[in-house]
Amino acid sequence: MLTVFSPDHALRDAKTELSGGELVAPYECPARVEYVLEQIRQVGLGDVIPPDVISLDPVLRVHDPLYIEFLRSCWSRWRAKGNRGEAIPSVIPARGMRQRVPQNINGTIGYYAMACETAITEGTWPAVQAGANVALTAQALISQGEAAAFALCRPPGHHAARDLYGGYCFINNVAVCAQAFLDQGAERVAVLDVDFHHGNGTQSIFYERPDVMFLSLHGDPQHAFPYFLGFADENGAGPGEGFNHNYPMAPSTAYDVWSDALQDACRKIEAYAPDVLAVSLGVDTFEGDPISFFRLTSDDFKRYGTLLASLKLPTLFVMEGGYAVQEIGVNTVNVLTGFASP
Ligand code: Q9C
Ligand code: ZN
Repeated sequence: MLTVFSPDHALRDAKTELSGGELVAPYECPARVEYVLEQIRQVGLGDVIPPDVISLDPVLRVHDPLYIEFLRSCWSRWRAKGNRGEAIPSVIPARGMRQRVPQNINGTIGYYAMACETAITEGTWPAVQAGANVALTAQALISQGEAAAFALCRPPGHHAARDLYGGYCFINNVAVCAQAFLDQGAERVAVLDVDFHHGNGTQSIFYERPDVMFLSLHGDPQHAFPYFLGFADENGAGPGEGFNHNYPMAPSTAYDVWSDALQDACRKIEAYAPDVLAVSLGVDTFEGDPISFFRLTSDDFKRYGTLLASLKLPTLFVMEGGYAVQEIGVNTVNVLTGFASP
């Protein structure tokens, strides 16, 4: 299996994350994907190739142009105001308030935030853009006939909505790829999100559409980020009714219960008969993850990789979360080898 990777991910190297009322060192750090890359080479998964240079057009099929302009200019606008720290919102347009973009950057950043832990920094935009190009280059490989490909994206994407960043995400890489498949002739795309957290951004982008089925296995939002989306009764709306499936699961869920949910999701994917499968691959379901509460073991990742291969669909894997940095390489590559050599 080919992997697409860009060293430009390292340009996103935030010093702060708002956590527990403190500014701590971010969980979503550059070392994460370097460990994955090292393990890919260790097991000989396949070649690692750089992304093509791609225009923003496919990104703008999914995201609001003014939101993308905000991501591009946020850091310089923030600095121009004399702020000394990294850029984080201090006010959000909550219930009853006007949903309108103000001119002051303190208001603009709150308007576009779905959470406040994620600081915007000097290198964030170029890293985010490189990440989208990584995803789209892997997507093109599948379009051209490869059976599978791995987009080793960083930062992750599945919490980013049409005009919202947060939860460590800015551009929704998997959503951009799903739309690109459709634009290149696919009729139906299934997006399966196995990251520990609900893929609220991906869900919201496709919620009213039947051409992308979204299925997410995740920590019950009563207890886990993003708290305000990802419940079992969210099944899509309008023409999208019946094409969204959530599997929220309780604290301490282990592979027996988790894999039952995955098998149910696989049956729904089979019935949908998509042209292609895109997997939001987060490995923060691992028992050792510092910010999550599932109990998957490293062997379990290999098991479910094999399960995914039984769908016999062209499959694009897109990197999302996973914060047990020492083990992220083994866990991620276990999914891919379980898939590639079942
Ligand atoms: N104090 C992804 O896995 N909450 N995002 C962090 C730590 C935000 C996770 C709490 C978690 C976002 C892509
Ligand atoms: Zn996650």
